[in-house]
Amino acid sequence: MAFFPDIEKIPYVGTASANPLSFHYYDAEKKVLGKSMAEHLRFAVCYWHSFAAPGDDVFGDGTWDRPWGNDVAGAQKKLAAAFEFFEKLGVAYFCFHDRDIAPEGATVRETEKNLRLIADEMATAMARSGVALLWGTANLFGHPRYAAGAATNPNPDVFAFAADQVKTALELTHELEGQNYVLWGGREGYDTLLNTDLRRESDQLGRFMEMVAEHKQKIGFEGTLLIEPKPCEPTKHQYDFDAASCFAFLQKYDLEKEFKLNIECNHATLAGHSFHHEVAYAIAHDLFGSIDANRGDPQNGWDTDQFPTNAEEFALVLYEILLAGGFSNGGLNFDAKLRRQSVAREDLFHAHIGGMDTVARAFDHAIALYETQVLANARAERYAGWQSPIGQSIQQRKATLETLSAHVHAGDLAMEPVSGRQEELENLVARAAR
Ligand code: XLS
Ligand code: NI
Ligand code: NI
Repeated sequence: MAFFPDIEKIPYVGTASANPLSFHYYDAEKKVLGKSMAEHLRFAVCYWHSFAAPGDDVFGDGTWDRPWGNDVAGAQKKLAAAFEFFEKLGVAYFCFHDRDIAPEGATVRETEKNLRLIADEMATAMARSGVALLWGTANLFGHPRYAAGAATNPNPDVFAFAADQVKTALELTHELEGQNYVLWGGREGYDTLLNTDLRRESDQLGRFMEMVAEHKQKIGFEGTLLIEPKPCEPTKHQYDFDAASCFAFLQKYDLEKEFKLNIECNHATLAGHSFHHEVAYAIAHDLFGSIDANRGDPQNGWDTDQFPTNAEEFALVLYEILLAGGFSNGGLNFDAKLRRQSVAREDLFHAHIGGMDTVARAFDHAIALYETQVLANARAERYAGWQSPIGQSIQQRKATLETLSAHVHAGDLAMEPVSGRQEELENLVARAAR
């Protein structure tokens, strides 16, 4: 029995139509810069917000329509509903945590048995529908055993349990031909420094990540390992705070070649950055992997995980990604959820259609910026002075404080301030929106 019986495959109708259950901007097949929009944008639906979480909050119970129990039979119904949704929406990818797709059992053996059963059905559904796995991950934060962290837990048995869970989830992702494997820090952080050994917890996390990279090599998983920066929530301070602190952490443990970043919009804003900043930083440090698209609420200081609606903001992010050559293994996962009052089944379609149309509009804007090269030219012009002999000598590491001092004393300097042209550039960006 269909879970969304009244909804057909969502068509692309263009802007003239008023049909809300259709795409007005996202035309999957449309070719731009040699690829279809679907190939460029690599949309993914996340299992957890859309099919697993009940819609509860700290004040009240779940509100969403989830007519399946938390047992294996329920997991099978959930799987069928999820694939019906992916296919009707027309996305190429999905993402999951181990616990989203199958319930934890009373023993690890039972948990693995549950996962095995669902994995086999999932493989069949994937083969039949052609919907592929963008990334898999393990839930190392939900169960009470992880209240004090997983890899950073003061108890080594919890570390071991988390290691076993990641081993299974990584192998499962490999088996389902996932394109990436994600590690979000979950509860890797602290609530109080009074009893936290920062050095020890950092080393534990470093060793955990090393083990994941070692196991990836061992099983021959060719996808990308990703970590996902987030500054706080659920802990007061998360160790994977932002792209820059992830980079420092990876370098400390010699892991910067093994991991890339999954950048989430609402995590960037919680860290006091823009999404644009985090993506540009990751690209500039060869760390860019994938994105979790969503938005926060400008007045709320937590991870509200709403669907993106601001195309202009998103355009700059997509522009940076385009400049960097586009996604390789990564993609655009909607790590976003409905509001608690959105209880109609079709709300899930409205939310994703809105998100995909917003991204499609943003992409069109990004292409205009990319094709006209207005920003690229402004950047190139701004640094043109570095082509001079003095600029080259610095870049090629030939200059020293002494040679530069001699250059300054020779007196032939050109240091007149030039305009940063910010307002003009902002206008150019605004005008490029089509
Ligand atoms: C939570 C994270 C989570 C990861 C996957 O804030 O965004 O959903 O993407 O564990
Ligand atoms: Ni996320
Ligand atoms: Ni998040």
